[in-house]
Amino acid sequence: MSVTTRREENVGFVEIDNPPVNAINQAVRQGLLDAVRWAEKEMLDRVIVTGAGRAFAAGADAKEFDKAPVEPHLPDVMNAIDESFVPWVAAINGVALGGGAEIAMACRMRIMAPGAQIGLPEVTLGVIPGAGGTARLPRLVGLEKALDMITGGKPLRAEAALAAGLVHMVDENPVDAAFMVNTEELGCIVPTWEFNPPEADADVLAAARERVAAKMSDQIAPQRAIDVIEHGLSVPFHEALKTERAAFIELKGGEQARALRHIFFAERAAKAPDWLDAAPVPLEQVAVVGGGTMGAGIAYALLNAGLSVTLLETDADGVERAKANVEKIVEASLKRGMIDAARAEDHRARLTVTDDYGQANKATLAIEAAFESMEVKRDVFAKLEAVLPADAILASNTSYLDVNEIASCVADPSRVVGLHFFAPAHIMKLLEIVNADATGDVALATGFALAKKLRKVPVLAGVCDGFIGNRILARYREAADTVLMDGSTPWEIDDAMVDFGYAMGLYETQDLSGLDISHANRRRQDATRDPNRRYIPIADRLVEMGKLGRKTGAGWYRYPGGGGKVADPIVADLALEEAHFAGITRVDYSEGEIRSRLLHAMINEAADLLDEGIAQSARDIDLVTVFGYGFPRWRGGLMHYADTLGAKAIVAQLEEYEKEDPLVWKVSPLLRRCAETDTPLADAKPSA
Ligand code: 3H9
Repeated sequence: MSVTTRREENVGFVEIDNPPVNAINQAVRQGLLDAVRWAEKEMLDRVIVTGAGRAFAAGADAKEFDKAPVEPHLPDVMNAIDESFVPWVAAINGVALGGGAEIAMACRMRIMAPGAQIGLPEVTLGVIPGAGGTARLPRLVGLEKALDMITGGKPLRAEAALAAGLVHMVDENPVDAAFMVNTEELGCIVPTWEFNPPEADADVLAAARERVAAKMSDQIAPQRAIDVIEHGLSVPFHEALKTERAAFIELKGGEQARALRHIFFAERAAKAPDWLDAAPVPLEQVAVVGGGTMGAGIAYALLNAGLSVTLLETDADGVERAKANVEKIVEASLKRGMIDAARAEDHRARLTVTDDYGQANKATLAIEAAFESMEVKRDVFAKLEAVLPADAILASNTSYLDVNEIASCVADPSRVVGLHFFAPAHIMKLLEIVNADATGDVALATGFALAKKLRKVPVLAGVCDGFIGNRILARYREAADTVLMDGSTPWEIDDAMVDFGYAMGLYETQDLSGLDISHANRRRQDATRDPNRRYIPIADRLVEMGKLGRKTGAGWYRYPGGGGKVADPIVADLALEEAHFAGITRVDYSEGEIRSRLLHAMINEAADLLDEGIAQSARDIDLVTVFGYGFPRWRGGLMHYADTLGAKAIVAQLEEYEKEDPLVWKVSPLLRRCAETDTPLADAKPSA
């Protein structure tokens, strides 16, 4: 039973029971509608509706969104609750999101547990509230708050919901509190649909539109939500519901909603693969080697997840630097209200920073985040092997070095796994778990268990230069540098990708992380680089000129006075000069052409990664690109986007580029197979 009912005295108790989070599917809708009729037939005084388990209701079951709607529809269920002569009280025990919040708003009264949350996050799934939320919320909390909640999608905690007037009471036991409410008092509360709508304040609406245009200009749903809310203020309630429903249905079937649903479910499906049949080592004490930006971020992420950390450095200076680096993150988190003072103290108490490896002798996992040099790694792993328990897992956070070679440094390479974090490591959600040739199942299982503890999105990757993410990034950079050499400026290239939906262009990102980092990486690759592949030296020239990015006040862009970026004509001239030396006749690429080249380059590389078995699925590549590399979430990730183009069209375009440079643009065999067999990349399999 998805909805259960029982009666005590003259009160009906309705429980939504659809584990794990009481998503509202057809059975729940039918159960609620039946409960309305049951309560009326029984002439009950009131109905108290709550959720079984940890949630009140997480909203409409998004798994049903790809199918045709089946009766009873949610808005009709809400209307039945709202219009019933038996008043309903929502006892909000846990999250009440989307349709869950809409159920609560259709009730006469709302009582919330202190730890619960209520909100309308539909825009994060590319839709708007579709069961009365856009009409009921403004009536309950006013226009400004409603616009903020619906376009931002952020839920309110109990105290904030009380302050906003969305709920009537906060109580440890909302069901008991609902039972105690005076019947007369309850009878006096007007049904929500009879509330007068607030004034259509033009300034408030304009401010919301401005905010959405600045923050989410690419996304359709938040803009549409404002239009629907505005319309709902000037028409009768049931008219407003009709407009809302039509907009919801239209958005639900659209490209953006499909992409956002894909990422929502992909994120939740990111867990240890079924074939992995091993228990992880217990995770309590973790050693982190290297207290630079990356190591400090990893250490903080571990502390934040309740683990104890021994942060290892090479000498006393290193220890001081590492301490300061972690403290900086603690202070910043405190300042931003992400932790309170007690939690900060607790974090500090669980951190030991030392140059004595012996102090890590109880760690069951070590994560090395030392300098990217095989010699350094070899030394670190030997030291770790000497002091840690014999069954402890040894992980490397290397971005580019060969994890097989690192593993070969220890007697038992099955203990070694790659755990590739992304900077800042305490914020970025992606964790690539690198499965080296000898990596054992316990090491892999430990990687996945750690990701779960840190609430990160784990993606399994094979060993290659750059794993999944950085290999795609390398090809993205190569394609961008080629476009730069052959006709465009860094700002034209950045603008093309920002217009596509990236928060920041490639060159601006490089300025932020420092051009010396990719320069060092290029030097590392000098020995193995294919001499037949074009080498674009513009970035090297910038480094020679001391233009290392933001930290030196100039890189691809200039940052006068440490402020915002300004296009630098010197850089454009440099590209002209290099093109001249190389005898290139430059082309005036359109924005669309720039974008096409960069995206096709990435898609082709990603298809190769899938074909080689480095990535396990197109879905994993979507997760990597969205959670690690700023690919627009509302496009669903690189491969989901590729499927909107279709393999046939992609291959046709790549074949055109291949004529210019057959080596660089060699079409991935996997893409060819998909094109020939009309298979979406989402279902593509690697070569045998
Ligand atoms: C809506 O309501 C539209 C209406 O206005 C109008 C309709 C007409 N549907 O995240 P977790 C699954 S739109 C289906 O790992 P947590 C999830 O896939 C909806 N399934 O747990 C996972 O499955 P599995 C508006 C859902 O504790 C399992 O539940 N609502 C849904 O970290 C556990 O999820 C939202 O946008 C769903 N709506 O977080 C809320 N929600 O076990 C979306 C969850 O097979 N949900 N599942 O992997 C969330 O934000 C989080 O899941 C929540 C729990 C905070 C609830």
